[in-house]
Amino acid sequence: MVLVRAGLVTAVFACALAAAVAHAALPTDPLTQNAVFEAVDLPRAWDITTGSPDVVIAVVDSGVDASHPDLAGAVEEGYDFVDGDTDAADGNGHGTGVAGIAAARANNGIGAAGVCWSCRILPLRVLGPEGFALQTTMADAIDYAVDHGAAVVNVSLYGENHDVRLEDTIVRARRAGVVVVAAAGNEGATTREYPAAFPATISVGAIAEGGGLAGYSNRGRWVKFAVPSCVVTTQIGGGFGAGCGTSGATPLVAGIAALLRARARFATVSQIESALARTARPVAGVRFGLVDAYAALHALGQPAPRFEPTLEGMADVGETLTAYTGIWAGARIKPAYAWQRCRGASCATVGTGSAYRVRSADRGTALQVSVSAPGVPTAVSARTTLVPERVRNETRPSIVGRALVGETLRAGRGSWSGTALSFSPTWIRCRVTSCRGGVEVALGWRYRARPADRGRRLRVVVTATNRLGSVTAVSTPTARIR
Ligand SMILES: [Ca+2]
Ligand SMILES: [Ca+2]
Repeated sequence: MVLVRAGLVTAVFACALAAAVAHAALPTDPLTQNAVFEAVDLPRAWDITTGSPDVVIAVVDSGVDASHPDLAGAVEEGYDFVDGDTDAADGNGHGTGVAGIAAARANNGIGAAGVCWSCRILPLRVLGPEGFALQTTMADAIDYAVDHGAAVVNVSLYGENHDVRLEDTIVRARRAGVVVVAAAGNEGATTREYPAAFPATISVGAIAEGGGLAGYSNRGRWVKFAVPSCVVTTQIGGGFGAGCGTSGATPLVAGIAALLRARARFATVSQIESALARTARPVAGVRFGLVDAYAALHALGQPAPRFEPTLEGMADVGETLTAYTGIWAGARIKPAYAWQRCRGASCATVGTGSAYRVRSADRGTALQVSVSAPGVPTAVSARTTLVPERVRNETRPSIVGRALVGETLRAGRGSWSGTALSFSPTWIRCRVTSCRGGVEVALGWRYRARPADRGRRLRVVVTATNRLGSVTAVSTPTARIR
């Protein structure tokens, strides 16, 4: 059983209203922390966008208190992976705090403002009553978020176990245009924590009040970004408190990613991450630095749709391959898929739809998918490896060289069909009258005839093997060795 920790430290909030700079979009909510927001250049970003109800931020956490007045109308029906029901209410407080930082309503005269205050929240409960979550459950929740149209997934949870399935899930999310943002953790260490440390994740550390990485924040090149923590946010029961720790920093970045998504529907996750990275201000201890929401919005711009097709699955008969376009489902582009079977340079379309079941007719070929949509340039994925094909011998092995003691004979392996073949050649010394029941004298592609071979014939036996089996073929014998 693999567990992860929650890292939100809730503290009693002492109201500290920063001197507000005049800004058209600055929220008027009484507990808004302009200093934190200004550190990541949000007020200027809000002049461009405050998000969109189409942009849903999945909060993979302890659930969310949907009845909180500052989250009113923002919370979708989610799913509770702990109890297996559709009531993802929060009995812990961690998820509600995270949700408020990402998307608490602004300009409603209540409490604080979230980063993407026009966005919506999809609560996915994975954190049990003891404050731990299973990584497999987190993977289920992220898959659910992708399948239900989320634009961003916030995971303010971390654990040291490198779970392969969780990583696959995050890679899949990214291929589907969904940004996964995760907390680096609060151990003050360089030890990698997951899912933050997966390369496909946008990992977030926390900056201390005076600037610079917070002492408790995990660090290292695996931590991509850092932002201030201790943002005023929603608490269960309707109150407000400070959401500190890397758990509090993470939804600040998730909210910014949601603003970028709202502004640039067609951007791939790589384009979004690159815009954040290129505009970040360096912070010692993390890879890219402090996020600048406004500069990132500018750097990203509004890219036109461009497919980045990728395939998932094993290229093997009976297996299913799934295609991803790289574009978020909420962009509402309806791609057409053409599955192609390729032999050398020539490809033929053999299927449509986003998934393809590999058939026996695909053996020995590579598969690829071509994705097209009106107004979007058609793009083709990389090819799969060759679909395994059984071994077959086309021409038998041969022996080159003079049949003389002391001469080196070379074996030719003959020609074979079949995929991923490995060969093992064996030299056989035949009896005087027949090669039947000969003696194995050596392995390898070359053999130096010995005095003991004199008067005998040699032949080479080649066995070709792949996953589907092995086949043996035998050369004609040499002349008698002199
Ligand atoms: Ca429940
Ligand atoms: Ca508010």
